[in-house]
Amino acid sequence: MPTHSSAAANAPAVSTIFAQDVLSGLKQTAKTLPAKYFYDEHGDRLFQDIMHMPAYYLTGCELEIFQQQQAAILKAIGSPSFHLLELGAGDGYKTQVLLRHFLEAGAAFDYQPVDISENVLIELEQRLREELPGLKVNPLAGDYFKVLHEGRQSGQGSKVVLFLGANIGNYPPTEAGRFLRQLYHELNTGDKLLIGFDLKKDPATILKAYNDPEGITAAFNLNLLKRINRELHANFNLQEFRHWETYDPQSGEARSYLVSQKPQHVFIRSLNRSFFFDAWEAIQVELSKKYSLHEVEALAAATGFQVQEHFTDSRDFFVDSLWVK
Ligand code: AVI
Repeated sequence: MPTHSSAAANAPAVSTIFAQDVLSGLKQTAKTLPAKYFYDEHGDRLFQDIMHMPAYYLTGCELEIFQQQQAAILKAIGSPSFHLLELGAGDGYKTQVLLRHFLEAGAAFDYQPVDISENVLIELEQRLREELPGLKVNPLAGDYFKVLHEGRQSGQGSKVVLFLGANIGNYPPTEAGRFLRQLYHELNTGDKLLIGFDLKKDPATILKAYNDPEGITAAFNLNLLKRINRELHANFNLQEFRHWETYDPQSGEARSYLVSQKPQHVFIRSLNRSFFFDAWEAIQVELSKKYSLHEVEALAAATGFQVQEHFTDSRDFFVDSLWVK
């Protein structure tokens, strides 16, 4: 166990939002850490590996939807010209299928990927300029709503927002509602949202996607402790924590935990504070909620949107649902 007094002298104040979030999560009786901090450089790479794992069916399902139904999606968008804005664009690998089709079909649109990671956007822009030279691309790093709000002020024409990859599943239901209501508020009447949901299915299939035998998801989750060690000067021993996944078929909630395998103290110098973990005490790190189509429709109705059309893959594992304001 570290000596608090010697570390305290050098400890910086709880100055970053990351430090504050870690503190508020770990001081609770039921400990939590926010999954958004998975995505440092190493985490981004591990997530790429996850998306290529056969067990992580989500990527393949959404890709199939875009490959098979690109023409139907463009037809459903229905506008002769539009501003295409993608929230949380990431590497844009699947979106590229849609972009290529939209260009080839002669749609008049420009593409604005928005992401909090500037690095991700630089790489995406480079790749798009090489592979789709005819595309008008204008990436923006920053907060989703700030970008949407500024776009609204500048009176850009008809908007189509993409929120893909089941990202909405990482929000607890009340926060998902709040996020979508805020998004609705930033759109104009007639603007559209194409939003991806992972659907409820055989619980065994879902559990396997988050509990892969190669241990990539475990490494992805444990990387959060590594990040806390590096950035907040902590001494988590990664060997002493294990990844644990649960799935509740009733709520559709897949949850990831990091479980302490023995009683232990962990000291976080940036917080000048030590945290005790009982044997088998768990930190909840991620929620990945699965929806039924009825729940998707109820969420649209509760947040003001109208469902125009569902695009599902051949196994009904995943839906990209087109909503209208
Ligand atoms: C980004 N998000 C939709 C992924 C998911 O499925 O919840 C993150 C992830 N976590 C573990 N595997 C993938």
